[in-house]
Amino acid sequence: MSNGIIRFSGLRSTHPTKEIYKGCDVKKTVMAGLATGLIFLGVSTAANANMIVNGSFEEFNVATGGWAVYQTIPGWTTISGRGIEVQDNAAGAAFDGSQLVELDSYNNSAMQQLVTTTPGYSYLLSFAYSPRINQPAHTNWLEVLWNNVTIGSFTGVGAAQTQWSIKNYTVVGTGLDSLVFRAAGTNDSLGGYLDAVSMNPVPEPATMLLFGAGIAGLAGMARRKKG
Ligand SMILES: [Ca+2]
Ligand SMILES: [Ca+2]
Repeated sequence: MSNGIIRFSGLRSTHPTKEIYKGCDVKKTVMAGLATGLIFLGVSTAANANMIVNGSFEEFNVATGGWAVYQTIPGWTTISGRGIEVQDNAAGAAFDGSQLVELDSYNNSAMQQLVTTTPGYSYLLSFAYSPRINQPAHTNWLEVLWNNVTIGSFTGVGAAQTQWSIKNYTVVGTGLDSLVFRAAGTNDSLGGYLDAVSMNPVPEPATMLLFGAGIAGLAGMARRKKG
């Protein structure tokens, strides 16, 4: 219900709709409001597109059952160690798609992606982690860093299959930000897995306040029309 009201409000600001209000053609108004709402939904969906390039590591393509180590892959660059290992069902299944990244490639390595943000805005950073199958916890450590500060560190005992868990962090943008993942366990070419990295804006409290004001304003308008 509240969504319909927001759409209604948006319609009024972008179209000369006084005629509609005067005529009190409720059906026409609701239909127009719904149409506008669909446009708004489209915009909203676009705004929620993942800000991370190649967050699922499906590029470059690695043959099924194989693995390869790269200095760079689309979106990501090696900043320490010997490179980024991309696997396609080589030792366990991916969380999303068919490929995953392991950062203890030939040795403990770190990779970085620079993300363009709005200064002061909050973002939800999310990704999937799994211990490497059949490996002990001491070798599976993975760390995540935001602007060179470690914000997460985790490991686990590898089972016969990958065991993915989703990690969520709220980060604040400064304009151009450094997102780094690095292997941090025993340096032995076997380490934790990473997949499905995504980042999206967190709705601002100010935006929610505006929505609330719009709803209150429309409620007042409806009362006036009745009277
Ligand atoms: Ca993937
Ligand atoms: Ca390791």
